[in-house]
Amino acid sequence: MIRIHGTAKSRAFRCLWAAGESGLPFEHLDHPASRSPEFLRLNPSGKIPAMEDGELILFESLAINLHIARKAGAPLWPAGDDASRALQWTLWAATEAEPHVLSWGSNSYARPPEERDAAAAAKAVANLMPRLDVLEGALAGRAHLLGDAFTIADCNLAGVLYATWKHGFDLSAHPRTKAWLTRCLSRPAAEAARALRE
Ligand SMILES: N[C@@H](CCC(=O)N[C@@H](CS)C(=O)NCC(=O)O)C(=O)O
Repeated sequence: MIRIHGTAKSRAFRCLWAAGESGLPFEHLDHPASRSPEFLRLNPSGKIPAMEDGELILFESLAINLHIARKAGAPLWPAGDDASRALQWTLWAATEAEPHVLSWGSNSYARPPEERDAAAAAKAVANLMPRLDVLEGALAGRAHLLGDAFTIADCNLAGVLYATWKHGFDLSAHPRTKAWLTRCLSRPAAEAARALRE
């Protein structure tokens, strides 16, 4: 049984979404990050999410999602070269998109107003724009990142971009991206995970 640790108001959201998409049985342990010895056994960084699956313990939300998808198989885990493309988009989400999404979010809505840095928010927008251009190009003529079918590539990247879609980032220059985010985040498994945090 897959056990996902962490409140849905954290990156555990994306793991709860992937678990829902997988159709595999899973359990959600809704708690904050912790430095307790029990929790540090799961993630020595003391951060959430963490996952247990039998003897396997994993941290890093996107790695957890890749494990869940690989275990579920097709269509969530795509076949052949598309599996490598799913890894590519997952690493792209973590390295090219997430740092700027986090900076934009913390400086535009998440922190108390007096702690926000408008210049940092503007810089994050400037950094995100060329990345969104890349995504917009990748979505030309296709409903999802790898073609017609929703895969873990969509779950991982849309999970990372969720805050932009939810909190009013201007996506008007990227209509395919906006429509794709709406398509992904309106799936029943996404809505179930969103209901735990919104
Ligand atoms: N790269 C990690 C980041 C984990 C992370 O920073 N989690 C946050 C919540 S979203 C956390 O536990 N923060 C509490 C802390 O840093 O003590 C992942 O994707 O799982």
